[in-house]
Amino acid sequence: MEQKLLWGAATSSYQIEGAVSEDGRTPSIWDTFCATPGTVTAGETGDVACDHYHRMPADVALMAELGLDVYRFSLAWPRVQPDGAGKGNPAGIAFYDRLVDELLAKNILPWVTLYHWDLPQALEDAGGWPNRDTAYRFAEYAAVAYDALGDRVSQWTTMNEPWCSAMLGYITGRHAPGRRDARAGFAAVHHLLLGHGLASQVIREKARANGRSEGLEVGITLNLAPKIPASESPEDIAAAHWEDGLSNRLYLDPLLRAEYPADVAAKLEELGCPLPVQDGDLSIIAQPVDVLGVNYYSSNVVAAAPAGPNGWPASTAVQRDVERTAMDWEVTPEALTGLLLRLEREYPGPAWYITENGAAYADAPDANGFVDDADRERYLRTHIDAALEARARGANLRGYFAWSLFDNFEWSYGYDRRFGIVRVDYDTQERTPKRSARYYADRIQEEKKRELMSPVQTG
Ligand code: IFM
Repeated sequence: MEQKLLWGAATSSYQIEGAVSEDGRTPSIWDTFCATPGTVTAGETGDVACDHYHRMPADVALMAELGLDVYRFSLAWPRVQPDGAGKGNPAGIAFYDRLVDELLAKNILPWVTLYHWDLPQALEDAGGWPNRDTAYRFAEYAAVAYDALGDRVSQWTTMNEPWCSAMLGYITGRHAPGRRDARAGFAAVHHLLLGHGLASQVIREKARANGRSEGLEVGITLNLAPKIPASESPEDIAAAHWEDGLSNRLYLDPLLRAEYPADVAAKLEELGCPLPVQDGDLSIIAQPVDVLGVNYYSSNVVAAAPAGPNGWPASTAVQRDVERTAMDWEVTPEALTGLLLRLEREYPGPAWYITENGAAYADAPDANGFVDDADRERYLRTHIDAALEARARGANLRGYFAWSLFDNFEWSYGYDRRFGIVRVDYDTQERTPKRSARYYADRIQEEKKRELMSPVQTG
């Protein structure tokens, strides 16, 4: 049965909250990383960010003004369970209590992500995600979070973009904790997925025990990027298939088919980076996924290249003559339609939500702080159109979240890249909806009217 679409916006804890030393929060890997010279543009940090921790009620009021149905935010693990072990921290949890209540009071559905990259530093000191034990610590944290918020929150995403945590955090070192160790990185992939499975089990069990299973939606968010072969040559096709394996299949297959892609697993083994799978792990990882969140920004055209050092398969990204965002990412909305249709065809079962989609551009505010971001408006319009096209062609798409509600701390780029539909003046913390926010608010209303007038069942 076709369901009503939900329209929202997303943020994450470290990118907007600030207040990194308040109410018992302990350092995360991002606090440590930012304090390390040369890691983040201009030495910037999330210490203050958008000061959302202190401005939350006004921020929620702004969400209501924009007409959002749902707000996707993440919990800071070191705020909820400092040091990543033991009981919850009442003062830290109180912030999320207030946030959830504020959202519900404004009729906005709270959508919680448990992990958007801010691992407690204490757990990194104990080995981080390459250490199997971190997956079990994550499940305990999920229990603490669910006990605190499960009476009011039904939408639970375990991880945001495990590819980034593993690849950028442990292999390229571009993100916290800044390690460069491929063997550790692929161990992290497996333990992140294991953590997802264990946490999903905990949440479902607790919901069942408390009679709250009805309406519960548990899932994970992946950043998925279509890899398009540059030509029909077997070499380019093989290069694109390998890249698809590393970026997409390595996550989708274990989650939704209870197996790692054989080609990728075998190659990793050969390269000395085995996935440290133990008996029973894959059935834990492949818990039922109610919701698969898709973070979509771009796609890539891939051409074969000579193998890299130590036999690593290599490829070249072929530049297309298309618009690019300030991240230098190609703007390819049509690939989103293809991606959603592929997911429905090859991995049927979950409801798909676009849990992030948006663009950084070099915004130029006028004297009043207003940003006339026709480029971002166009990006949102064409991607929403592309997503709805996939829905019309049979993809079980249930919602869309703009990334991001606010300009915020864009990781190793610091505050230099702005993704917000609402501008944040970091000197005054003033929020000013951009042209794209107005567009998005209007589009939400338009889509709701269309839905009301169409003979679609709601549920
Ligand atoms: O800002 C990030 C977000 O934290 C995760 N997904 C991609 C966004 C843009 O880079």
